[in-house]
Amino acid sequence: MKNKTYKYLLESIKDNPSYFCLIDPDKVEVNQAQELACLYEENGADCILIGGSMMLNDRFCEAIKEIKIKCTIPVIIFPGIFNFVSPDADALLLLNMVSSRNPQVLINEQVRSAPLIYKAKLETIPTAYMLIESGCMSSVQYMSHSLPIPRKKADIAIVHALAAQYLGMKIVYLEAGSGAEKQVPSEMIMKVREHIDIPIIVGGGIRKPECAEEKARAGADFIVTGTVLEDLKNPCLVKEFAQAVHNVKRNTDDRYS
Ligand code: 1GP
Repeated sequence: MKNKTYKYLLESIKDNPSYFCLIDPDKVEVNQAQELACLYEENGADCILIGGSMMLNDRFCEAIKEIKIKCTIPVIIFPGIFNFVSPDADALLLLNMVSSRNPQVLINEQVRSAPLIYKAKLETIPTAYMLIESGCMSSVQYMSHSLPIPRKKADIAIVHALAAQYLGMKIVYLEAGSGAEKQVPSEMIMKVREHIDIPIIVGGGIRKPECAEEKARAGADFIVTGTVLEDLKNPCLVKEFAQAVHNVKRNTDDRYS
């Protein structure tokens, strides 16, 4: 069914925000990726994101295949570069780094991905990816040669998010960068939320359930954690994150069609 995963995501945020766990196949073996995904699902994650800034090995497609054997929640690709494509995933966040002025991440990567996506018959979710200043240089900032939006300049974030919405993008991703020192400011999330009618993903540097809850209360529809869960021996933490995010009640006017 067309847009099946996107519809699932919208459905998942009808009453409360949703919780995504990110797996970077560069950091774990295939069997560990599967083990992690099962643990995330069992403890309340709504979706698995899979990807990272680079692709240092050939585990990516195999990891997705193995995760899909055991998990029922959607597995969505979070691409670092154009060749993060697999027919086994449920969808791909087709990132357009709207905060950048580098044509490589504005159009070139997407053009290079297009024939791979076509061949894989993969659902794409056009995503406005906005890099937010977070205390130190992130991998994504370095790799994309892009300036982040200054953390105190919510007005700049607002106009980028509005432009993305007017261009027809389906989601805005406010990204502080993996392992960020400082997360996306709640005030910025709140202000962007007030101006746009499409869902917002927030990630980067979220290490505590209380922080996830704060970002969800500020208006994030989807909270992403990656680095903090890389120690797979802590299922309780996953549960705490999921509960913290799911406990936030949404206004009925926040629903998207
Ligand atoms: C990175 O937003 C994600 O792209 C998650 O960041 O690894 O810091 O949780 P962390």
